[in-house]
Amino acid sequence: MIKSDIIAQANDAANAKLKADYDALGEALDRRGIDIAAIKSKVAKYGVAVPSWGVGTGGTRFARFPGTGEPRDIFDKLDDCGVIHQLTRATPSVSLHFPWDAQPAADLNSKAEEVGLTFDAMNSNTFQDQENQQYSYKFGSLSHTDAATRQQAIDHNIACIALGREIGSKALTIWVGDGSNFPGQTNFTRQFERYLEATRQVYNALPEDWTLLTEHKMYEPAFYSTVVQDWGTNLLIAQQMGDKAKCLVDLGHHAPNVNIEMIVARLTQFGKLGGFHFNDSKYGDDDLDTGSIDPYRLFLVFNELVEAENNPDFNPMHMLDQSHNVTDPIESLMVSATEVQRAYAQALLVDRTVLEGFQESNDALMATTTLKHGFRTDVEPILAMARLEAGGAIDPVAAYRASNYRAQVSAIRPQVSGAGGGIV
Ligand SMILES: [Mn+2]
Repeated sequence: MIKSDIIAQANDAANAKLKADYDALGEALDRRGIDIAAIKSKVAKYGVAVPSWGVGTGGTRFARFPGTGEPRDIFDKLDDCGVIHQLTRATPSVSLHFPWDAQPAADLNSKAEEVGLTFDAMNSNTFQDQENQQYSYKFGSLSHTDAATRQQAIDHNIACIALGREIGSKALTIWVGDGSNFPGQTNFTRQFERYLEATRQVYNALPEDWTLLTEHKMYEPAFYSTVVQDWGTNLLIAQQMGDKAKCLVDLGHHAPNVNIEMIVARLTQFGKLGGFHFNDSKYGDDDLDTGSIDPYRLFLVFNELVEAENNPDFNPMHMLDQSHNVTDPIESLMVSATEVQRAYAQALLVDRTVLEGFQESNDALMATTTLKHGFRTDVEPILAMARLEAGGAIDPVAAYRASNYRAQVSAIRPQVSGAGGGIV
């Protein structure tokens, strides 16, 4: 963790300017009938989970260029996640991936307590073969033609639930790479029937207060067809399973230009929106940093989420899911968590009564202008003040760089090989 005097020193240098900016924004919002303190209080409570795999340097199918001081295991990863939350106060939980992060529950719990974090959704992994694994997932897992392979995938998911219960998790996220690479390779219907039957067995093993999140993805690693390829199939799965099953929307897992905010609205309307994986993309599933390419789309997604906020049953999970190829992952995750909070704060500023009036009277221009007014507002002083009051950093990246954390952990974490590709 970072020494508190380093954070205090960085904050002291920025405090006067922040107070002036916050007061000025407070006055401007007051003229719009908005209480800045109420927005700040909502932002302060808004957390997004960090994926354990996100703190390692990612890569592509072609290569990976590791940074220095990369985490060696889940305990190093939790240290890095602890720093992200310490500075941003926006990432109180970590989502684990199994078996990558498999360790005794007692050790995971004590490390999480040490760094001030809790555990979010469990993520199973049946998209690659593990050492000593009896059956290969080369041709699928939960939808494999071979019953013993399907059973192995079912057992792995149930083992994830068992470990998750011991570390306070309340959800299992399933994403499978199952699909096909050639037309005719599989029978779409029979493959999906096998998937549903296998997933049903995982669903039946869920504790009462757990949620099963299924994640759709249009393509990759299967490039011709994917078993859970879009939100329609994902919704069918959630409907077939039951009340504890909901859909997870990964922003990158759609065709370019798809109206994701409308998918969010549809799933919300029918009580099936379970959670998000935030990232950004330009061409495909690029796994770029949240808000780095199209912050307006992120805002429009949050516009739908704020719209649904008054429903007491509406409580989707939020996680970052991105790959950091050229940046320090800690810095990217801190900025991305802030971008999530920014989109949320901007969406909170939209005057929904006025917007509804323009919608009802078919005033398209004023309706879209009303929406955009929220997006155009610079809410940074609200985010920074929320961080400061929670003990975080006004400028998380500046405080992180001042701390020399990466250089310090590099001294105890040996450099890893850059050989081999693959997103990590
Ligand atoms: Mn994802």
